[in-house]
Amino acid sequence: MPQMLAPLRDTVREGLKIVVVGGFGVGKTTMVRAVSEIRPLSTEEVMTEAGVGIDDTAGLRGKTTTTVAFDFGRISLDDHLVLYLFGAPGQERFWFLWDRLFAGTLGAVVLVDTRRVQDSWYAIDRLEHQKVPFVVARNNFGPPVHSLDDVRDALSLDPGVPLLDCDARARDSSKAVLIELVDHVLALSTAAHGAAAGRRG
Ligand SMILES: Nc1nc2c(ncn2[C@@H]2O[C@H](COP(=O)(O)OP(=O)(O)OP(=O)(O)O)[C@@H](O)[C@H]2O)c(=O)[nH]1
Ligand SMILES: [Mg+2]
Repeated sequence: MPQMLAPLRDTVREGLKIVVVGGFGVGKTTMVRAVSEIRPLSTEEVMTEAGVGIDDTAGLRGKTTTTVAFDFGRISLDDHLVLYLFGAPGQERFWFLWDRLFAGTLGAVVLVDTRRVQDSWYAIDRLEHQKVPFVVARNNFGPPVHSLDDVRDALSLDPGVPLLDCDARARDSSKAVLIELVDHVLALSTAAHGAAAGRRG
């Protein structure tokens, strides 16, 4: 259960921005809520007539609200490292906000619902374009019917991009995704430093 009030520890030395992105209704708000140790700020609005025929709610029975700006939450990974989480809005008419949301990010989580894989293509395209490191997490709404290799193929994912399963509702599972992302970013920057040192030497 997230605490309502969790003051930032004074041992924290680094705050890093992470964005959770992906198509409509893949569970971005759910993930930010599951891991945040502060009461997350959400800009959820009840879906209205404006979305009828535009927002594809197939397979999302029970979904009555949608993010119109972003979700914001926080999680301390250890005594020194705190992550600030931004959940992006998923509906296509808000996608113009994404590029700005990516500014200053350490990396991103792309959430995928395998019933609607194509919704994730745009997110992956924008992240590659902006050179933001990312991992892909399949949010399992039911027992998986495809192997992760199939998902990798369907998304044409580079072999270097981590791909894992998660349940966005579960704190531990969502936290594991964030740790995977931090590890991935660390590995990329270590490799980049190594290459630079190699060029100098
Ligand atoms: N069964 C199941 N339901 C989930 C899971 N994750 C999210 N949901 C439900 O799916 C719906 C969509 O979740 P949201 O977190 O609002 O999705 P979102 O990506 O933030 O949606 P937008 O902001 O509208 O793009 C909600 O009704 C959640 O309760 C999951 O892992 N399993
Ligand atoms: Mg949302």
